[in-house]
Amino acid sequence: MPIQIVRNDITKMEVDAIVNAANNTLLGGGGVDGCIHRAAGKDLLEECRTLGGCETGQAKITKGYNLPCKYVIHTVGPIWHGGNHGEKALLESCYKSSLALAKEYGCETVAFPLISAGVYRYPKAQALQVAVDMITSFLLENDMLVYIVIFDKSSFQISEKLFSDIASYIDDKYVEANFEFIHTRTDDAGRSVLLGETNILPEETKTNPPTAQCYPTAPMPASASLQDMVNQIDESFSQMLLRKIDEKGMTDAQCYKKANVDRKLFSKIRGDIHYRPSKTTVIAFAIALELSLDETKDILMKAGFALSHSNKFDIIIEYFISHKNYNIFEINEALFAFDQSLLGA
Ligand code: AR6
Repeated sequence: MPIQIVRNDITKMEVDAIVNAANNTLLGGGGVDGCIHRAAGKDLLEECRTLGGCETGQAKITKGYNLPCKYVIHTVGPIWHGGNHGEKALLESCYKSSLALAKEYGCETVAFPLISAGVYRYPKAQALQVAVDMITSFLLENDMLVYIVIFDKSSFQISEKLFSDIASYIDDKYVEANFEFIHTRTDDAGRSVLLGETNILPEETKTNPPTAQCYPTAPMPASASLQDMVNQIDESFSQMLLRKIDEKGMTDAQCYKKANVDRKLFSKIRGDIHYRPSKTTVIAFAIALELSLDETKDILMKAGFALSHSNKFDIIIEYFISHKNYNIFEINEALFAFDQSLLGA
């Protein structure tokens, strides 16, 4: 996945380069700058002294010293003065200059903190939007794996309205799913038992909800041999994906980039009609192709998966698809807000 949002301490990231949210002197400070200098050791400061500072919106590169990365790219974000003082353009320029340096030094993996979103007071949601937009447009032309590293959960917040809409959607769907389950539960003697409370369901059942089964589309006559049945094998996930890409008039690259799926992974899927992708990969393609809910269920089934109402992750995906919101980053923000794993993470 070329862009990933992860929650971590950036000094722990094992990547080619991490980006530092520095100040014009490049001589260290608080926040992420302080963490990076502490973890890298005093040689980093020695090298920084030779650089002659850095303009706001520009970037300079040093070695990583004791950090697990090869390089540190130091960029200086704008201080937020209300938004009418060119802050956005300067912040965009931080990402552009840092990515250009990373490319010049042959970096394949880079990790950014949310530049300006701490001491410099740039509103976190807007800072995140600039980061996502700039990295996404860079990745349309370049191959690199870029992480946005979020330190505190509040940096990654969806609006209260969206949060409460999704929360009530989850509540509704959970109720539906659990009622269905209550009705179908049987006791040891095979009798139907009406259960009053969902929390008496076995733990294992809650964590591994039943998923839909896959059947061939047309029923087979009872006399059909195993060979007949195997010969009737349905269109595979890979075949369906390639067909949908054509039907939507997209190129392969448009599709896998929009899905935030790595080119190498896409080549594997293209080259092997029986390729078994992960569930999040299938969903990422469904979002990129803007498939309807039924089509999404269909393509998931091709890969042996289903959307379950006993699973928050699935309900959030269903919420976005049924609201025709196919913005993968907004979906990830919502997944993050509900403590679910992210698409592509
Ligand atoms: N890993 C990842 N993110 C972090 C970490 C960490 N270890 N520590 C903080 N953050 P800030 P700025 C997040 O203040 O706003 C310094 O003094 C933090 O939660 O570090 O660009 C410099 O010398 C926030 O979301 O940078 C400058 O004077 C984001 O990193 C000034 O601060 C950026 O917060 C730069 O301010």
